[in-house]
Amino acid sequence: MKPGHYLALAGGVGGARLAAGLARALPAGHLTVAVNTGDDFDHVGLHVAPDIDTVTYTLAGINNAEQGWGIGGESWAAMGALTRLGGPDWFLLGDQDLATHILRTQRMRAGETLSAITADFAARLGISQTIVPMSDDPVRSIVETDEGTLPFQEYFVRRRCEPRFRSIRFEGAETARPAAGLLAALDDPALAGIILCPSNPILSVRPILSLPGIADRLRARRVPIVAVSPFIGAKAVKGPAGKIFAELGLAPTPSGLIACYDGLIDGLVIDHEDTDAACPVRRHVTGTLMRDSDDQTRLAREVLDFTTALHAG
Ligand code: FO1
Repeated sequence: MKPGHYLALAGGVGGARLAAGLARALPAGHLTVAVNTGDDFDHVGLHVAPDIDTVTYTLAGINNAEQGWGIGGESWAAMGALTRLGGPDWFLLGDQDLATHILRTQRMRAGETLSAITADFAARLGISQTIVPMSDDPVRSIVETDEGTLPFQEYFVRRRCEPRFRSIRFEGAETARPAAGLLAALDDPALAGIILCPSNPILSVRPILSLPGIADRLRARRVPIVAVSPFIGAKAVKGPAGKIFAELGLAPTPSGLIACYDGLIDGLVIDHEDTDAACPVRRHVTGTLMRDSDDQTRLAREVLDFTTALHAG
């Protein structure tokens, strides 16, 4: 693997798992994970940043590994008390997870940026890589469905992605500034590769690529941009990517992914089960299912070696 700094773009659970593998496969300080914030929302007066927390908890090794999001061994006493007093019960807030939302909200109200708070929490949790929100300005994913307009978490959690997906917009993205930590990684002379993690391409990666100038800056660096497919056997490993692709008329195939990423990628990592579909870019075929942290690290190493091979041309 070519030494240097790597930039990973990630959202939800799949992205966090590969990001954790990359964090283990790379020396400390050689990885920046830029995370989608379109899922963020205000819930019971707290700023909840699900993808930031999923990436942070997973890199810290404290996440609920089966569920993907939230903290392992969580208790739900506060949730019980919340609902007893008439609070909403559709979005589960664990007792340990609440500490993150409470302190983040307090510090943002005091004027701290999401980047600074995220970096502080990561350091306190012993993470030696950089986790940065895609922007410190608010961006909110709004989903248009056949049942009307839904804020992201209402669509994703409350309605369990059942309404028919028509389109999504990232409110605020047109004026949101990419976070300083994301720009620093993009401007780093030692940047050796950019990895689009196996997150939901529409819900988790596209918000990051929608920030003004980001796609052009990715291209301008002329380092390999490698995407890891979130599909295995043309089905999403987890979450609604397959359903949303179908509802958008996109094929859950290498070509569909490349179209979804506007031709940005130089290489694609796909699973053995997806080799019969045409692939218009260089591809690396392997087992992409990450059942545990060893799988995460193995896949990450293969992605980094593939990126290096693309560098060599
Ligand atoms: N996902 C759910 O399906 N149900 C939940 O109750 C839920 C709570 C939750 C709390 C904190 C957090 O960081 C994530 C949470 N998620 C939950 C996942 C969340 O909806 C994310 O947006 C997904 O991971 C997609 O990115």
